[in-house]
Amino acid sequence: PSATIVGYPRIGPDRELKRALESYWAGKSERDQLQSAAARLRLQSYERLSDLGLSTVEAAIPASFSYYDQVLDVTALLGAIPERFRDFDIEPLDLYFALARGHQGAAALEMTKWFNTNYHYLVPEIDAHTPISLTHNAPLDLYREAKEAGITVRPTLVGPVTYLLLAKGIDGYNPLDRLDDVIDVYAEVLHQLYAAGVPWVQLDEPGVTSDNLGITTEELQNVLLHAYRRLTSGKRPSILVTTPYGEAVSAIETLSETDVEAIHVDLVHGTQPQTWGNKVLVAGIVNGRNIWRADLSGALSRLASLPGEVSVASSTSLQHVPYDASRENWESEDLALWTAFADQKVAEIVTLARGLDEGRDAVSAELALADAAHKRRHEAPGVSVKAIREATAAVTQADRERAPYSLRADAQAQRFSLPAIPTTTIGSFPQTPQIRQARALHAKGELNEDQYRARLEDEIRSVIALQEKLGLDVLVHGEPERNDMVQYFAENLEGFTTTKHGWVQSYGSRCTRPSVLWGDVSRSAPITVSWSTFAQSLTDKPVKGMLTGPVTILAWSFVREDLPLGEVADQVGLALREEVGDLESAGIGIIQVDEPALRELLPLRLEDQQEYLEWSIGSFRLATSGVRPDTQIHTHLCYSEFGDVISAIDDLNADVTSLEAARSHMEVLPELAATGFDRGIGPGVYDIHSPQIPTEEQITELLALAAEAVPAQRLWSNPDCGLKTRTYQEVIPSLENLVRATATVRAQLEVSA
Ligand code: THG
Ligand code: ZN
Repeated sequence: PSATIVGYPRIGPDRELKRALESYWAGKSERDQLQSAAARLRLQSYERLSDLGLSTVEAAIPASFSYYDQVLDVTALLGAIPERFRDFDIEPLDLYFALARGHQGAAALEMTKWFNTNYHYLVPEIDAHTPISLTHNAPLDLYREAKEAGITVRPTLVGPVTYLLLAKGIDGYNPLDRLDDVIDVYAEVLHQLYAAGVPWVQLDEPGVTSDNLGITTEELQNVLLHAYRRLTSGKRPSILVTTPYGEAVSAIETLSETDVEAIHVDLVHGTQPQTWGNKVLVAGIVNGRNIWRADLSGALSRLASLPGEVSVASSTSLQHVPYDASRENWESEDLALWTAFADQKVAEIVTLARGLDEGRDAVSAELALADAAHKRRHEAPGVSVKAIREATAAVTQADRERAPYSLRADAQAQRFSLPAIPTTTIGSFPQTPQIRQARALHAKGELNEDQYRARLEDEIRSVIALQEKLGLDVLVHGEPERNDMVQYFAENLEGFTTTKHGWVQSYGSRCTRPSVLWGDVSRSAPITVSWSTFAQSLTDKPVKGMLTGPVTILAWSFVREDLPLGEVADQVGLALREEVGDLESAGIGIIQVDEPALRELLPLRLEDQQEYLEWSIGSFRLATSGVRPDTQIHTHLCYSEFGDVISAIDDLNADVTSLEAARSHMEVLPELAATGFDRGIGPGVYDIHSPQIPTEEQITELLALAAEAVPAQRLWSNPDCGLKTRTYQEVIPSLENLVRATATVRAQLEVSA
């Protein structure tokens, strides 16, 4: 194939798959309705890709569909089912969903971030006894379905090495010890594909780009050689191995020593290998992670310099970008010109392949258009704002420093006189149907600004009253004015825009619409101050101001690439610093700046991590260091894998940090203490991601465990994460139990003191 992509979105241009899944899960439709909706979506995608110029005969179109997750697909293919699911007598598709969502008391597989993206996969659980044998060759089904429609697709699977690198070994077991069993199944799958006439198969091996997977370069080399020598030894289709998301030079050298036919390289996030043997190089030159129109001219020159047989491709699967930028009603012609979603990227790849085949002149019109778009960018208003550039240039280290913590701690203790182990929540309260309805009516113009505000103020009144009744110590306003914690700030800051149809799958049926950070960022007016002061006016207890931090705003947006990320982060940091200052002046004494995505942007290679941590922590500190010693700064981090950023938690220099810790049984606390961390800490005492209501005993046990690791003066009691995805039916009894459990632990501590 001379033009191809690593993968294509699958949730549907109008989230058709999401709706079909959720309707099936709710028991509102039959399995065959879900299956035919999925089939329709697949064929529509193939036809769209064919229209855009991908060959339907040369296996240029990947069959990258998944009902839920591509890693779960392999778990299902291998039948690698954890013991707790083995006795259910249910259909294969229902077992598949059971693994993803939990079933009759069997907890779902754990979910975690897919490399450095905002996509989440389901973590396989592998030990010596996990059954591993071919269940059903689903990739072959996809091939046959497309073939019937006259399209030769390329079956696509997460590769065996990455699959096992991402798996969790039970009780210290090394999943790679099952490599040969897994390869047996892949070999059988390949053999069946070959027998059915499949010309090409794609095996995705992004695991080779990451240093965090517990394997040395040498071990990885051996594993890759072993796996791909075995996989290429039998009868099989031609094999394309992809290496998206990062640097893969040494893995590509290793793969070139095997008999695979083609190797993909991510030329955007990795570097160009020196050799790839006699393989076809599938050059991932069009960025699958952003939404910016490519520099076609530069890309074509780079492609033309590559020796040997070259195909043109996306750097990663296009599952990380929305479908079609031409459906957006962009707020300026510039934005329409600058942006490329999946479909536009496919067209770029096709153009580049044509340019390679037929010469530059054959695509001169497309190159000229791309050049014009890029030129225009330099001059367009808002892209480079003198005052903002001067402000970031004037930032000094002192702007990122606060008074010593001991001094702050004293001043804050005096100001707030909180009890030992203060109780609080992370910030959001349930987004009720009434709130969603008010927002929808407001968007349609059926509620004017005053009416909308009045509804939200009613909501805040009831949230404050509820928290007082529950007896919480530090209150929140509940964030009814926000849907997404990044989109809300994007809507209220200069330099951003938001999209209408730009949905990207986050996990399963859940999607987000990442904001677009295209220009210099600034704040033209206070954003949250009136909500927070309104809430504070209703109570004598402190109400926390709630902001999203610069790193998370960047991580969950599509960010401009003509400025270093650190400088963009400082622009956002400065805008937030103004907001923090206004909250402080308005009498808000506790301000929380959330950074749930701090871990997510951590570079995959160790050598790049230090620089990242410097600018990311620097921007957080810029946002939060402009306050008085007696103003208390909180932060909140999500996702249990803190190990890699554990020292960063200390460097953030927040007065109080809340962390997800319930599922990992407070394991993070001793780790954190080992870094010298000695400020306030709120380890989540129950898991809000589960619909189950935690009992008072469960919370007491976890909190007592935490109290062993952290002195009571520094310990906080709070749920694991925000409550916006839960219902009041769940939230009220859960928080009642949290308050009671906290009282119990306080009393225990007094007795023992
Ligand atoms: N916002 C953004 N990115 C995120 C999260 C977020 N990434 C990580 C994490 N949180 C992902 N978790 C979720 C949880 C729920 C939903 C999406 C991602 C979700 N989405 C709605 C849906 O798919 O129906 C749509 C939400 C909307 O209407 O805006 O429920 O919090 N940016
Ligand atoms: Zn959280």
